[in-house]
Parts: sequence; C-alpha cells; structure tokens
Amino acid sequence: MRRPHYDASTAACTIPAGGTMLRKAFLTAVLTAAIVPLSVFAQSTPTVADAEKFVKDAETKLDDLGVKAQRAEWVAENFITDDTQEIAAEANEIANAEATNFAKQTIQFEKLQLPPELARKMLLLKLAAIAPSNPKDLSELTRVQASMAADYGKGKYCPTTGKHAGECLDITKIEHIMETSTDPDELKDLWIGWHKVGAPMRQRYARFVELSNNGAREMGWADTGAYWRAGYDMPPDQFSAELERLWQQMRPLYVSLHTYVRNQLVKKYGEQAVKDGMIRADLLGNPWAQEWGNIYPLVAPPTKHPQLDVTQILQDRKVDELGIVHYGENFFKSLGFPALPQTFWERSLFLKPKDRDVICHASAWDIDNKDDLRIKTCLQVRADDFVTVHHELGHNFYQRAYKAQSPLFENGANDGFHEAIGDTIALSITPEYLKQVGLIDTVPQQDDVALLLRQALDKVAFLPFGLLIDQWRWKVFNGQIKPEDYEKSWVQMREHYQGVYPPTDRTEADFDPGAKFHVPANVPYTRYFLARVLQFQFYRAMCKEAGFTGPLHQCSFYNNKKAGAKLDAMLEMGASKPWPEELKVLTGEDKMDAGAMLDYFAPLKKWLDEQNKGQQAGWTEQK
Ligand code: X8Z
Ligand code: ZN
Repeated sequence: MRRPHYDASTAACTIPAGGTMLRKAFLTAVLTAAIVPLSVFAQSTPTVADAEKFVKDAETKLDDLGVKAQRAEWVAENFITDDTQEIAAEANEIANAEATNFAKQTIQFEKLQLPPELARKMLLLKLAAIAPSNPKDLSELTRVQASMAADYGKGKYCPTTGKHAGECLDITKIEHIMETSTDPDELKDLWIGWHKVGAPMRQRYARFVELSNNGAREMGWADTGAYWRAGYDMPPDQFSAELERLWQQMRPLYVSLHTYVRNQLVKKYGEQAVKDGMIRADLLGNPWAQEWGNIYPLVAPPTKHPQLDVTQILQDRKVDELGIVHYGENFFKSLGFPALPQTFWERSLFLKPKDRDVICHASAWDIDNKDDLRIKTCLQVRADDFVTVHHELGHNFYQRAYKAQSPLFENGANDGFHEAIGDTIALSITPEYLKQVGLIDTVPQQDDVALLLRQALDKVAFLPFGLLIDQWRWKVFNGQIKPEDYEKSWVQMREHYQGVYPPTDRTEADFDPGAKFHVPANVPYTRYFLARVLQFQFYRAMCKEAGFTGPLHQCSFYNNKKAGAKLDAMLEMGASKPWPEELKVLTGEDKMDAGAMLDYFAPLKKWLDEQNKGQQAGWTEQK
C-alpha cells in the first residue's frame, strides 16, 4: 500500500494532507459506516482463520480506498486551490480514520500464534496509522497539515531591492540563483527572504504536534516520534543507537570536508564566511545548506584536469528536461527493467506550469498501485536535476518491482531503502558512463580527488542535515523542545550537527523548520540519512556483481543485467521481510554500515587531511 510519495511511495515521501499519520498510502475514501466495530471478535477468542480474514479485508479496503485518495492528492498538489485542498483533506481524513481503526483492531490477535507471513502483515497493519479518534481533532489535524503544505507550495519571496526587485521568486527560482551566485549580499537576502515562508506556520505547527501526538498516544505510542522510530524492525531505542553509530562512523569525514570548505570560503569571502569555526549557511550553494555540490568551483582543487560539469554538458548537448528523464529511464532499462508505461509520459508533471502554483518538490507516485506510475517535478536542465530524476525513478521502479506483493507488502524494506534506490543508480553516473551514453565524446583524464570532492560536497555534506531534522522533530514530539524554543533549538542543532549558522540573528518570531519542505509536509527525514549510507552499500554490492574490481568510485554498472537482476531480487520482495534479510539478498550483509561510503571516499579523506594540516578542525557552538 503506498501513498503518494514524495517520492516514494508509500513509504517514501508522503504527502501533505493525509500525511504521515498514515505510514502507507492506504488512503481511503470509505465511509465511516463501513468500519468494523472494534469489538467484532470480542465475544469469542479469535482464530488464525479470523486473523487471516481480518487482514485480507483490511488490505482490500485500504488499498482500494487509497487509490481514490491518491488521485485527490495528485490533483491537489497539481492545482493548489482551497477546493482541491479540501477534497484531498476529506479523502485523507477518511483514509486515516479507517487505517487507524484497523490498526487498533490488531490488538485482538496479539496473543495468537500466527504463521510468519501473517504475523508480519499484522505488524505492518499495526504500524499503519495514528489518526486521533475524535473526529473533530482528526478534521483539524488534516486541515492544519494540508494548509501548511499548501503554504509551502505557494511560498514566494518578492525582493524590493537588488537584482531581483519587483520579481516574485518561488523556491525553484531561489534554488537556481543560490546555486551559482557568489554575491554574499544577494545570497543573504535570498536566504532571509525564503525563510520567511516558515514564520506564519509556527503556531499551526505547534497545534499539529499536539494533535498528532494525541493520535499516537491513543495507539499506544509514547508520541509521534516514537511511532516513526518503530518502523525499522527493531526496538525504537536500538534504532536511535544505530543512527548514532553510523553518524560517528562518518563524522570524521564530515569534519574534514567542513574544515577544507571553510578555508576555501574564507579565501573567497573573507571573515564574513565564518563564525567560531562554523560556516555561514547561505554561502553553500543551497537554501538549506543541505548539499554543497554547487559551490564546487569555489573549492575545487588545483588540477590540470577539470571536473566534468554535468550542467554544462547537458546544455551543450541541448538535452531538455524531458531528455533528462529519458536518460534516467534508459539506465534502468539497461539493467533489465522494463520501460515505463506510456501513461507515465502522459500523466507526469515535468515542468513548472506557467500559470499556477504546484508543489514543485520532486515526488514519485504510483496512483493505482499497479502501473499508473508518475513523477511530479519542476525540472530544470542542471546537474542536480539529473540526479533527482534518477532518484525519483528509483521510487517508481521499486514500486513496480513489488507490485505483485500483497498490499501490505507493497512498500520498501524500510523507507531508507526506498530513498536509496535511485541514488544508487546515480552513483554510476561516471565519466565512462557519460561517454557510453554519448553525452561526452572522450573520457577526459581524470583527477580522482576532484571527482570525489564533487561527490562528497553532495553526499557527505548532507549527512548531518539528514540526521538533524528528525533529531529536532523527535524532541518536539516528545516535549523536550517546547514551542517557545522552536527556533532557538533549530539553530542550535544546525550548529551542533552541521557547523553552519544563519546569516542573520533569528528570534522566536521565526520558524526556519517551516522553510524546509518535509516539515510542513510532515515527511519523516531520517530516511534520507539512512539512504546515504545504504546507497553506497547497494552500489558496492552491484559493482561486485558486475565484476568490477577497481577503485569503487570508478565503477559504473550501466548495462549490466547481472547487477540489475541482483537489485531486482531485493526490490521485488517489497516489505515482505524484515529489512536486514532483504539487505542480505543484495549485499550479503545484514547491518547498515558506513564502511562502503568510507571506502568510496578514502582517497579524498587522505587528501583533505593533508590540506587541513595545521588548521583547527571543527567549531564551537553557541549556547
Ligand atoms: O525530498 C527529496 C526527494 C524526494 S523524496 C526529492 N530528497 C531530500 C530533499 O530534497 O531534502 C532527496 C534528497 C533529500
Ligand atoms: Zn525520494
């Protein structure tokens, strides 16, 4: 059972309105009257046959109704109006209520010894949703969520001075300017301007937290964060410890990169780029400082062999936005996956419409849980979008690979898996690959350090960001962070994990978390942290399957059917088994391990540490 995803299906990014009250896209449009009374099996002790029937009914109903809600959501995100929001909110509300009702009923079967497959379905059903049972609360929760998501989608900054005075810039335009601008005043202005989108959400977010927690508690979870952490086939505390273990494995690499980039930025911008060893957040080529690849030209090592510039190559070859999607599809086909259905090309949204607001944040959908695959993006011809298209298609090909599973298993092994598939493929976009597909004529002499630095700016720089969003939200949900400290704690966590600071003083009138899509859209974020780790594990395994023996970062498994088959073997399992078992199918390992990522970047780490010699690494946080 999927849900709209922000790209991912079900498990992947989920959508605003119904949002992540529902773990899957079980949206339904069914009437409350159809809900089975909780006491249905209360009179007699239920049997395994009762459990089977119960699960089957739930799957049928939720899957069927989910499709309707997905359609409503698709329209709402493609045409943001009060009416479409309301229609989607209604559908999501019914779906959530229904799924929660089924989840609650699973308790009746807890004492039964069920066969493994049925037991897993029961577990997944229990994790399906956390809608509050009070209809007034549910209605308010759904609408608060929908309105925050819509406000984000409609968000614009209209500068009154400077180069863009008189224009109104949406996030796609702001990202685009911040990608290449090296004017610190312009960058600061855009950063501040975009972050204004968050402030009006502040109170609604606090209310959302309250209502969402009510739902979670009714279901027996300590709070919404605990519910989120329960989806990883291990006790929630163990999951937190796993994250910490992975982060500690990679933190030294991050600190080395941070130190190097900081020094280069000081050379470029002077002391205004740093404070107590931290980097000013607007100078990193991205509104959230989450990926830094765009500032590669500012930090590039001196080399005779300049790094390939994918944006330039695409533009030179006159590849348009749709062309980028064809390159993505072609890669999957080269691995043995069948072509996307014709409807994908007819029904997807590839470009930002000129005449209306849409939710531009890239997402992948599987509207009918069968073949109605789509993506929704506002593509531009640039390197970032080349990778994003592979990312999105990874969701679509995963969805299709597990479509033969029964509805509760139509999902990723966990949400980090769903986020990692397309990125795994994109790691194979090497210079050799670009030549193979005719985007360059000859493979230039390569400087490994340059290539790895370009990759690290996106992949490694992202790690603390990928971690901190939910570290913040988990504390918000469990009450350790109170509404009156939302902004202060956010700034502190950005400093603590990333070592970046805002270009201007922030106060509790601000709400910077609201300026990052996944917060108003209520999409959990730890999945992206996991995906950064997993994609290197998947990639290493596929390279091995393809018989590649050189340095990991030079591997491309393009055109390798054996590697494709190995990947498919895991994808088609969907959520039918605990993720460690599925990881084993592809990699032979049953633990998440940052070792593959560290191997990949090993030559860079050595080089960075040489460059950083004599420099003070790290930073001092403000208290
Ligand atoms: O949201 C996404 C995808 C959709 S699941 C475009 N990503 C995260 C982000 O943009 O913040 C992919 C990388 C991280
Ligand atoms: Zn995604």
